Amino acid sequence: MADKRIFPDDFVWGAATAAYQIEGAVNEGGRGKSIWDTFSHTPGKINNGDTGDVACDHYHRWQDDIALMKQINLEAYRFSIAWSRILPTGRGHINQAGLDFYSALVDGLLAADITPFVTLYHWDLPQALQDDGDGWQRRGIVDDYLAYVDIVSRTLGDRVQYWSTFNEPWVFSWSGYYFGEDAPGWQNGIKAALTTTHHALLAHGRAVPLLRQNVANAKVGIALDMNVAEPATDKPKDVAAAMRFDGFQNRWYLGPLFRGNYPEDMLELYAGNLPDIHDGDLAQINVPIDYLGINFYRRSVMAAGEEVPPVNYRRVSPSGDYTEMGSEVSPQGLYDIMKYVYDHYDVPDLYITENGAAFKDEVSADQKVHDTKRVDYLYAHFGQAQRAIEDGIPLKGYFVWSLLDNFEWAYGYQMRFGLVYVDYETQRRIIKDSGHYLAQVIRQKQPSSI
Ligand code: IFM
Repeated sequence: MADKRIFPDDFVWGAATAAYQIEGAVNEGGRGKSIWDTFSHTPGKINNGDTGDVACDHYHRWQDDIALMKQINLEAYRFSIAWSRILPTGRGHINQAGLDFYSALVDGLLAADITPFVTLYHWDLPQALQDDGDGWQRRGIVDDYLAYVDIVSRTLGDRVQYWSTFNEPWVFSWSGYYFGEDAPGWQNGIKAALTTTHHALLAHGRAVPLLRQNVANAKVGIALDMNVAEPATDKPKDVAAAMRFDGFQNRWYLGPLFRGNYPEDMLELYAGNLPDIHDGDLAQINVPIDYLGINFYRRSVMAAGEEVPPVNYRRVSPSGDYTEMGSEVSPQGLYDIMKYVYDHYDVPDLYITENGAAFKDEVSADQKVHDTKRVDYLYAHFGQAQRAIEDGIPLKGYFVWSLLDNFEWAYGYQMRFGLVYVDYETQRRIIKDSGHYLAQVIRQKQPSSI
């Protein structure tokens, strides 16, 4: 039965990817090494010893991939630029071949009537900058980032209107510098994570006016991974744990971006571990932007516990359906996080810049991929997006993660998130049922069942 609600005409439908997860060709076109090359080649860091060396070979197959996007009726494509393709050693020498690659990709998208949404940083810092003062730990990295953004936006700004400064600063700060599960693989405590976050936020704030200067009619935003933290019980200790987790994951980012301050309760909690915050930093971070990107994968049910002292929470797993990544399937959570940011912050337009799920996908005897669970997942989440629009939340678009099965960081190729199945041996692509389903949703502007 078709849902009667229709998405607005100007609602943008897309899919998202990131450079290191799909491009491959790590030693081609003058590309320099990134921290993800180093990390993925470090024994024991990635499931099965996988690396992004070849990935989906998108660097060579991007034209075919645009043809797939057309088959799925995508109106927009969100991809990231690999900093080390543009500046192989992070700063200084500009690699024209890198700029040419992204320029051709953008031209190809525009020729196919697909709007490019560029993410400037999706975790793959040039290794040379990691080696110089420990990457995001060094305040001067902000200037390096701005020089990189300047080059990219001067080159692509005549054709790309939508820019994201960063993807998921919480993840690369905490997983990269505290938990050690992502590159550069540090386990150096809270201060290291908060310092990375602060420098990334500052880089964001300073990049916004630069992008506006280089790009006529620029639409600039940032993509945050967020979800509402719910207490496991109404006991005060669980309620307090949920509040702390909210501060840890959501408010520490939303506060500076939209209110010009870090949340008081978290400043107290992190006392002794705070980054070096200079006068004027927060005013620069709190620059108006055009959209907030929400990456949503799960809700967070929290009880008092001992994870990340002094945040001290324990993640509770309610009964229900889970993805292969161990994320609870909770479509309502998508609505809740949009409502939360809309009610508590003076936010501009919202985009779901990522949402999707990994399930065990197989090619059937009919040479198709019947990923029913992903179709159901998308159907349920699209319904929550409609609900948000009906409630007046300014949601303007939705990007499914991901266009292709790809290199899922520490999980390697085991996790398949794609609308398109990739056979990594042959690089054969098969549009999954979910891809056909999305094509239908986009055509009809309605999330009916397939
Ligand atoms: O694959 C990642 C992506 O790089 C960032 N957001 C979450 C996705 C799925 O885990």
